[in-house]
Amino acid sequence: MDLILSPEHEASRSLAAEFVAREVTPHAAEWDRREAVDQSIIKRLGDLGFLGLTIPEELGGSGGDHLTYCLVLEELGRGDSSVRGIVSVSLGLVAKTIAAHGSDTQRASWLPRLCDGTALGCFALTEPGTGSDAANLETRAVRDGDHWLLTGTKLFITNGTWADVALVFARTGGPGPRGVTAFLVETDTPGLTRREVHGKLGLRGQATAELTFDGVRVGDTARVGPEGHGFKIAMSTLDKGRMSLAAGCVGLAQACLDAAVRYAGERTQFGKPIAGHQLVQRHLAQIAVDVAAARLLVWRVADLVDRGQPFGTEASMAKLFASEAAVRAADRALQVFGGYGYIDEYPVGKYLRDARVTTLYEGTSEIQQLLIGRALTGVTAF
Ligand code: COS
Repeated sequence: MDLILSPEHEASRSLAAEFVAREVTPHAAEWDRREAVDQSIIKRLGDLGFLGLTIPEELGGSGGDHLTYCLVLEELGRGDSSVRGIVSVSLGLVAKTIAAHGSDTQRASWLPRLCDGTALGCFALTEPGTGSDAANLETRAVRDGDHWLLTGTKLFITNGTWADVALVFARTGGPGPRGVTAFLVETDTPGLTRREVHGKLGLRGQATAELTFDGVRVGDTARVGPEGHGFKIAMSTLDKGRMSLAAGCVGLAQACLDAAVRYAGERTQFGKPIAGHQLVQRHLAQIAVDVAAARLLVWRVADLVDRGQPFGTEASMAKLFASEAAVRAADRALQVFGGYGYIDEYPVGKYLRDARVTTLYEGTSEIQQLLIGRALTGVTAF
């Protein structure tokens, strides 16, 4: 793998960086305060091709490899994790799953719209009673002739109130992973109600929702993949999702570094800029090493994916390290800012709040460690 970016990769990174500097960063604090990013950003993300990355052009996507995808997600994460999350979920968890496992009809009807930003997707796996233990989800889909009736509740669903289509995982068979099937449910289907979850610590600009299914009727044509294959579809989707989240964490940690370095050059204490104090430099150096190491772990996963090689364990490593690095980076940046970091005149407080969820969603740090441990030992410890 060449660690110097090609001109094409550099151009994609620059396109994303310029977009973020112009249309995201200036608004991020305001979106955070009012608990909603400007929804017009979705169409902009589509127009720039960011919602169709890695989806083949003949399916309505903008093509590109996974390194390009990670570079763009890093830049979006550098600007605002709430905006990055829109892409991670609609493209990374929904459109890519439709491309990989959907029927020709599902691909034709959803991919062009998801990729150009005229439609948005959400990924409905987590429930009030099952987060890490996803194989024991309780939402049921019961056959009714050539239709299915879905009943249950999904929680903490990113894009939930904005999405046009939900990729829903429901139990169609017995207990455990083999009883789960995936469905594409249009969110205006009767019986589906959505409620926004307010009061989050971070990612406040992002629409996070509870979805309640009360006998929601969908045709068998809404089923994604064979009956009983839903859990495998969810897990393989999350493997790539973890790579995209890790890329976003690299961007967030980079934003912490940029802000801390800038501030250390401006702020004077003891008669000189604090950048001239050794213990401040130590904070900056530690953030910089974390950013570089996390980025390399992300690039390794992207390279494996693009080569068609197994990457699940490497994705868990990247997600584990990058999410924890983002939390550390935000905490250290805040320490450099001192009291000013604790008020929202500067962005680092928001970075810390946004970073904190990354060790929780798309598989907690504990789940990533168990997956890595299982890969190392061959022993399942959960
Ligand atoms: N890709 C494809 N198939 C996979 C897979 C993957 N990454 N991981 C597991 N599977 C398959 C297994 O091969 C197994 O198939 P068989 O029944 O044919 O043998 C099946 O799925 C069950 O796997 P496993 O026994 O590992 O399931 P467990 O219930 O023991 O545990 C964990 C799975 C805990 C790893 C899983 O539930 C998990 O990742 N939980 C976290 C969920 C999560 O990230 N939630 C966040 C939601 S998005 S915010």
